[in-house]
Amino acid sequence: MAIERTLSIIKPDGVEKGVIGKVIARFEEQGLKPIAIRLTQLSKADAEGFYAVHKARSFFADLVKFMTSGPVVLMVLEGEGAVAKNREIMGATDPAKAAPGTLRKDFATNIEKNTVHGSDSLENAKVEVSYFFPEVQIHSYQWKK
Ligand code: IDP
Ligand code: MG
Repeated sequence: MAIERTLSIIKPDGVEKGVIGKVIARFEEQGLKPIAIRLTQLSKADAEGFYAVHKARSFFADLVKFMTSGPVVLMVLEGEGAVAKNREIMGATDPAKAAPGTLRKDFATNIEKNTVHGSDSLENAKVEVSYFFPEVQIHSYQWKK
């Protein structure tokens, strides 16, 4: 499988619950390397632009409000099949439907406050990574372990 990059976000509920380290540990333990990390607070324009595909959905305004309600951690993850692997580690959107051992099963509050975002395709991953990270802020490296 090819080495891919994907965008991960630890959402405001994850930061508030104090699980930044636990989330990143799951990624590292399962073969995904953080190659860019930034803690920030999204503006309304940032969140609206990022979730533009959902702007017709009933939950859009609430989602933007939630995503701007506190700090988030933006990350680029790199690894074999990183896009699908990240989605697997995250679990289903609704934590009630998420598989045991997934981030959303273990940490999410509900279908909105679901702790993590992950790009859903390689094509979207490229768009989402470049939405937040210029190439000069991304640094690949090899593990020696
Ligand atoms: P995903 O994050 O698993 O890819 P999407 O369908 O892309 O799920 O939805 C984006 C985000 O919008 C979700 O992660 C969640 O925070 C929020 N969301 C999705 N569906 C609902 C809903 O039915 N009610 C409230 N919020 C939702
Ligand atoms: Mg999505």
